[in-house]
Amino acid sequence: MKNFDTTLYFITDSTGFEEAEFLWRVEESLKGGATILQLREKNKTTGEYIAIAQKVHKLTQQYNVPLIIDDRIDVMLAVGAEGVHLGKDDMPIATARKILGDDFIIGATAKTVPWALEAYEGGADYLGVGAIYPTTTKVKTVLTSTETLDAICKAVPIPVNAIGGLNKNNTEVLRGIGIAGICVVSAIMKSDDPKTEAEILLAIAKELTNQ
Ligand code: TZP
Ligand code: MG
Repeated sequence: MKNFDTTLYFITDSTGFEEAEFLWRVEESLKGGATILQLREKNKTTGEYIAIAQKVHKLTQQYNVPLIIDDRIDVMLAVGAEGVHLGKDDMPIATARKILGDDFIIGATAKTVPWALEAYEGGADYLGVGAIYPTTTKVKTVLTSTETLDAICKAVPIPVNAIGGLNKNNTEVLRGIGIAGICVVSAIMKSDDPKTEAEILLAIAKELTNQ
């Protein structure tokens, strides 16, 4: 499935949750309208990553939402997920595209215009750009200005999503920039009511992207 919509891109973080609660939060985000979902696991063995990915994929399939696997093409292939997200320390985008062909979604992280162009030319389908704000999610990242985000949106013809510290109260800085959507982790993951949070964020993201 190469058909995807990044308006509300939910990235999971299972840290601190029992599996049942984690899967409940994933399903609530889907009920609330997450348009694409990334499983992001940094501390699991390959076997554990595949096992949780299979469970999450069952859910995303029920809601017709593409599942993107962070970092790991092998895990994506093992579970039949729809795509993979690759950062600077992962397989180069062009190499991944060569291996995977055109049927899988490949997302890339980019923090500068040259990096965005390289990812696009290598065959990336969308870009995640940030961190726009400091984030409490465990990640190696630096802040990206909204000016750089704007320049990246103008430089590449593929969907560009803003990421990093975004929540329902701080997205105004994105207005007027040609983003395709927003990526959030903790805003949904740590919400007392992930379904309602996703509904609110989807409405905000739709409005920001003129939908
Ligand atoms: N890349 C840049 S910031 C970030 C990633 C994976 C984490 C975003 O998490 P949150 O909780 O939405 O700030
Ligand atoms: Mg990565």
